[in-house]
Amino acid sequence: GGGGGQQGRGRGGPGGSVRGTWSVGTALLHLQASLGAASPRPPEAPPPSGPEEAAPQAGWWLHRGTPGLPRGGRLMALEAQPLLWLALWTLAVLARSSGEDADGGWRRPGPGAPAAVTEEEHCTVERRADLSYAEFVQRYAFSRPVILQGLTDNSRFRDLCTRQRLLASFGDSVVRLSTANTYSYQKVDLPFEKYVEQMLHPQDPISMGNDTLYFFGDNNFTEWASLFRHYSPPPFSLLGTTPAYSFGIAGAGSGVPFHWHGPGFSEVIYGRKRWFLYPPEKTPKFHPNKTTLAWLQDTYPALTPSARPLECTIQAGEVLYFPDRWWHATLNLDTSVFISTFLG
Ligand SMILES: O=C(O)CCC(=O)C(=O)O
Repeated sequence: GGGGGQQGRGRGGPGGSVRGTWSVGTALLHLQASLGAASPRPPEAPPPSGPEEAAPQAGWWLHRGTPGLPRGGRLMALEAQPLLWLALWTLAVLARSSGEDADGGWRRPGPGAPAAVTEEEHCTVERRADLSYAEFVQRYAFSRPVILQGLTDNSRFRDLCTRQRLLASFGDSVVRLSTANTYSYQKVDLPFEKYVEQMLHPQDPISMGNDTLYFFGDNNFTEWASLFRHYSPPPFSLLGTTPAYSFGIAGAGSGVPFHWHGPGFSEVIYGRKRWFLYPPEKTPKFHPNKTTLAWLQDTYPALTPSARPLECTIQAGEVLYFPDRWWHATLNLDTSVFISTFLG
């Protein structure tokens, strides 16, 4: 089997935004404190010395000079104003982006999220941060899944995939949704904005796969070219294959039930995605029209240890590689943005 235990997770997780907010908040306080030291508050009734100094108001130290200070100090405060504005603007931008950074504005699990949407107890897919192409080919490409860390820098792509930016760029574009059952044939077309605003909610655990619409694949690469050209796929190719992208966004608790096809990579951009994998010779027990969530609740708990799949939750920035014809099913633990590179 390919189980190698869980190796070096090394990702920030939900704590990231808290840390970000703390440091920006702290910087603001420091800035305010040092400014306060350089520009003391005005005396109770500042002596009017000209029309433009007559009425200090709240925030006066931001807009005006520093009445009552000796000329040198006042000049310093005046000169500091553009810098101060720049610093405040930078901090505001940082605060906004650090808050958005953890989930890109895509919702984390809320009160409506299904209870079973949790990470596995033990990740049984190897995590590799330092994998060479030679070792990839020799040890994984034809025999077992692996999670790749730090292979590419997709931070620009990630920035373009925030909820706000995708809606601004592609809100009116029509996207094609598939049903989330193993043999999915039904397609539904609707504007991307409508999908995001009205359909991107946590999975209902009792819905059947053919009633669950999933945005993954069927992408319009012409219309969305300005986005996809910023994606760097994993740099490991397989002889005789051509890479093809499949981009998706789906709600917490949604996923695709067991199926198989050719080899490929799947990267999480925002959110977390739990994977279940079986080698080609070990067909899993599953109902093709039940969701992964239903399978996890109804079938998974009764599996003996030897009947369990390989499994792991892929964090944002990680890439899972699945070899040819391996059975796999997915479960989004959060509202997730993700992209696969199929090697067909
Ligand atoms: O990302 C998903 O949820 C589905 C991925 C998948 O099944 C695939 O890449 O074949």
